[in-house]
Amino acid sequence: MSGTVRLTVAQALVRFLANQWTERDGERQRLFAGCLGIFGHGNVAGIGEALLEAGDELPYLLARNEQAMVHTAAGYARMTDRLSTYACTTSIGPGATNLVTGAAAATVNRLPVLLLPGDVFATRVANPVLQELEDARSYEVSVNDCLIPVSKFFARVNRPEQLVAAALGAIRVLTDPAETGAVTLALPQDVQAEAWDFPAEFVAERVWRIRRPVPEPAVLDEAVRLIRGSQRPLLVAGGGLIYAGATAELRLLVEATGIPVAETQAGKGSLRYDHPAAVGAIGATGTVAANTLARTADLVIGVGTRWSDFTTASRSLFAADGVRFVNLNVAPPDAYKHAGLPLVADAKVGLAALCDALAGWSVAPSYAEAARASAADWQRAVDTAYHAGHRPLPSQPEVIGTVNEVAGPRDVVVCAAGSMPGDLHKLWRTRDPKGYHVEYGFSCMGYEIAGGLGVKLAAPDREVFVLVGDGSYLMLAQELVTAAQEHIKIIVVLVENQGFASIGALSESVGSGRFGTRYLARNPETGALDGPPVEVDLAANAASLGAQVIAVSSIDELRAALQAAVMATRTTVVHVRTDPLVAAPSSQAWWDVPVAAVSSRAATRAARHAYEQNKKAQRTYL
Ligand SMILES: Cc1ncc(C[n+]2csc(CCOP(=O)(O)OP(=O)(O)O)c2C)c(N)n1
Ligand SMILES: [Mg+2]
Repeated sequence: MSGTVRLTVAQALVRFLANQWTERDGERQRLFAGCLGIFGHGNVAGIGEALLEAGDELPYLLARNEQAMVHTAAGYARMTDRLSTYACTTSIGPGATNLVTGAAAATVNRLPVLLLPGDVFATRVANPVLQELEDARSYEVSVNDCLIPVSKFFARVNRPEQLVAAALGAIRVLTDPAETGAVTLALPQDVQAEAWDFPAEFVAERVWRIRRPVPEPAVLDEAVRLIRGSQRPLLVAGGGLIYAGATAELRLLVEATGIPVAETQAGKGSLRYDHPAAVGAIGATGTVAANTLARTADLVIGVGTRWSDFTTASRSLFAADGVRFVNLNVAPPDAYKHAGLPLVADAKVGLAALCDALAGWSVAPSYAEAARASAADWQRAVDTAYHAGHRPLPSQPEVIGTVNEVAGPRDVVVCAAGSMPGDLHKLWRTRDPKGYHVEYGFSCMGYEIAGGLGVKLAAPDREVFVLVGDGSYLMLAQELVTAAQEHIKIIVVLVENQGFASIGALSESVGSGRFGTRYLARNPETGALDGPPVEVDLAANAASLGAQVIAVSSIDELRAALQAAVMATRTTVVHVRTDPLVAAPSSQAWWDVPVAAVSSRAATRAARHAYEQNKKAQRTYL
């Protein structure tokens, strides 16, 4: 192809985005399903005009908050195993800075999202423009620079000629499984509208093959030697395993070898909950079955995990003398963690290679049998928690159990912050690799509804159950309006428990007695936040944002409401109050949250004493 085509920078970029495809294992999809946006003077005449011209080539969705639109894009990307995402266009100034939290969440979770914030004039002829940060030290500084640390690639397109390299660089990072995260192309508002003769080839169709790196033979040999020599191996499945589409290879490997499988938050769903090798969630929010195995494991095989503190119980969980790690991971920084053997490779290819090389070897039958027995014990504890019959208000585990029983095997549960992610990790019975979607890399309050929209956009054939606490709901509920506008149907279970049950319990455990975590009014007599409950009506709030709302006050009513929500054609919010003081069964694992070293309060001093005892179990894994 030769020749040029005269386009504005914004038109060229939009056309370019519409023509990018990803391919993996012979399957092709558009890299960008569309562009989410909120217009202002920083993008309406540039990207806005280009999107208007592009029409269905790059469909435009109007969001309510810039942070939320990044969550929607990330939810979509996770649901499509990172093969597809959305672009997000914003104005300059606050529209751009509102992206920061969403970008951080995407980058921490290794999910591709493309951010297109407007930026101040490159020509500077009219500066300072509305919403420009004036930095007296340098005209180079813009508020968009705060996106640099939360982006895996950042370029400001100050001249039309710069767009080609910037756009290709952006897509390279978005489509690289080891590098991916938020990617930012900052677009000065004058440059967006400038015309240039772009090479026609730039805006032609382009396919990006998602790489599946193979393991180095010598490292693979060493991994096999370590596994064959182990007595008590434990495999920890992380999100990378699911994104690589490696769940079938995992099943083959563990069915042949009997190695038990524990799951991180992002890796939950790698095996069905009732698979004989499944011991469930691991770590601070794990099952007793997985955590007991972890304590005595002599070899830990991490697949696609970044070894967060929740997974390792703040490095206290893997307690056997001389415990070794083998890390199968496409990203070298993760493969090298805990001084592990770095098996740098794609999870699907790597697991298949391990399976071949381990032919004929398996763990002792007594080891596999003990793992199965303790997984069965945990499932009995789940049954008890699901059907506790707590009065007068139901418990949160009962709510989770009811949603699990109403949800079909392919339906998706979405959550992010508060006490529900931990309870879901322990209790949710996952029956499909894409059925569990808890954002726990950034645990970002406000992800739930916005992320749930992205999940539904990616999987319209599945019901999406968004579980959201009252605290998270109050941070970012307004995407319910986007759901109504776009006829996107999700089911939101809004769990009201008078504020921050999770941080309240944490506060209690560090000796601070739930200080400042409950929605209790300022008491004129004490001057403290210990008055009556604040009177708010979250059900009415949800209805006012365009959702159908069903308020329930018992588990039977909840079940009926969820069934009605499944039958409904529009977004339905089911509002339920729960008792914030009923916890899920204990994980018997620790989480490192430092406690005040000196305090006038006896409860804090006692908590500090316990903290110092727990710290002794913390390891360096060298
Ligand atoms: C944006 C953001 N701010 C603060 C926090 C810290 N935080 C974690 S959970 C939580 C409370 C969540 O409350 P709610 O959604 O009601 O859930 P609950 O704890 O009651 O289960 C807070 C403040 C966070 N994770 N994200
Ligand atoms: Mg709450």
